[in-house]
Amino acid sequence: MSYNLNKICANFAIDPEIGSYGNGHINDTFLCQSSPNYILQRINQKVFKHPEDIMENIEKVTLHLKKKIIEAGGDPERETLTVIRTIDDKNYYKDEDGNYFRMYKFIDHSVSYELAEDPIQLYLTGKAFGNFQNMLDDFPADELHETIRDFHNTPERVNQLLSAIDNNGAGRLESVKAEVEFALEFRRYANVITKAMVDGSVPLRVTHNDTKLNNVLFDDKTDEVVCVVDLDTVMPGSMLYDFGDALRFCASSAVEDETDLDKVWFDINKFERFAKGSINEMRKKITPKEAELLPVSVLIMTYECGIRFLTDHLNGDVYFKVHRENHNLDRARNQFKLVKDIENKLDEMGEIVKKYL
Ligand code: ADP
Ligand code: GN1
Ligand code: MG
Repeated sequence: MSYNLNKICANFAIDPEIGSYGNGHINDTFLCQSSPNYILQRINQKVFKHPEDIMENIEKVTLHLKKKIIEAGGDPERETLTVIRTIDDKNYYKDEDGNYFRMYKFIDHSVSYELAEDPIQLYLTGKAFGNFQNMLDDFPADELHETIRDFHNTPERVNQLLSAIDNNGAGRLESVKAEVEFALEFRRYANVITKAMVDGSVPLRVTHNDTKLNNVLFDDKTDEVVCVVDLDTVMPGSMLYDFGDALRFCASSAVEDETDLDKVWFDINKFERFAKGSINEMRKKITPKEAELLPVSVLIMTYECGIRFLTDHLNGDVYFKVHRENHNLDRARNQFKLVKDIENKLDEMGEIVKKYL
């Protein structure tokens, strides 16, 4: 699909050079080079049915974060996103075809990574997501729209996989029997977090819900964390979602779509570095049940992501961006390899968590 990007930018009173940017799986992201630079995004409406709600959430959340950043003596223009309004004073632009676009200030001199390699970087990422959540501790959760229903409801994700198996929409079921079998075997873990949320031992908090390493920006000179981006899924959730999802990505030995599975394992040293940073930030608020479930949350979030990739492969790649044949299947196999390895390391992970609590 092509868009009249220059016309869209004109609606934000910007006349830049425009090019694709980043490695996100969901939105179309463009770097707008002018002085200063901006980030333009087309919001993926297959994923986000109500773009207005997302933008309302993001404006409220970033305003709240800016206050906290100023109180802490930080730079509110650099340490969180800044939404640019249109010439009609709206926080999005809707084109003639009904596509929604938004504009952010570009965070200059920043980079994001697809693989965590430096131990300090892991510690800083754990700290950054912990701090992000702390800053939202007093945000009124009932003011947030739920941008994707049941986003981390793992049993519901299993149901979505079961429907995809039934429908076999892309005719691929026969070729993924082994992966389906694995997914069904490990569903025994699916309800562990949701059950603890129902009885209140794991409290509902305002969480990020998409704590991938490439949603953190680092300073390209100092390697300090600059800010956490990709705020589309900030909504009520569990700290276990953010902890588990971050480690699924950060503590892997390889990138998320590595196809040589001999290169894919769960790196306990990476886990320890991240856990230290994260638990240091959140120690005061972690409940006993949350502490108990921190290790298994990594398994559950990795499993959940794996079955989401498998579901999308069965459905014909309608959700995540794919860049090659069987890309979602490769991602699912990669996540399942990690799940197996994490299961073997749960006790060791528990000891590490205890050490830092
Ligand atoms: P998606 O939802 O598709 O993952 P993101 O919002 O995460 O989209 O953006 C994609 C990538 O663009 C991010 O991983 C990050 O590297 C980069 N990015 C996003 N917003 C900014 C920004 N304001 N300044 C600099 N880089 C950004
Ligand atoms: C998507 O948008 P991005 O690339 O940061 C997805 C996450 C998945 C992740 C897997 C809104 O994250 O939930 O864990 O891909 N985001 C959405 O890489 O579905
Ligand atoms: Mg992203």
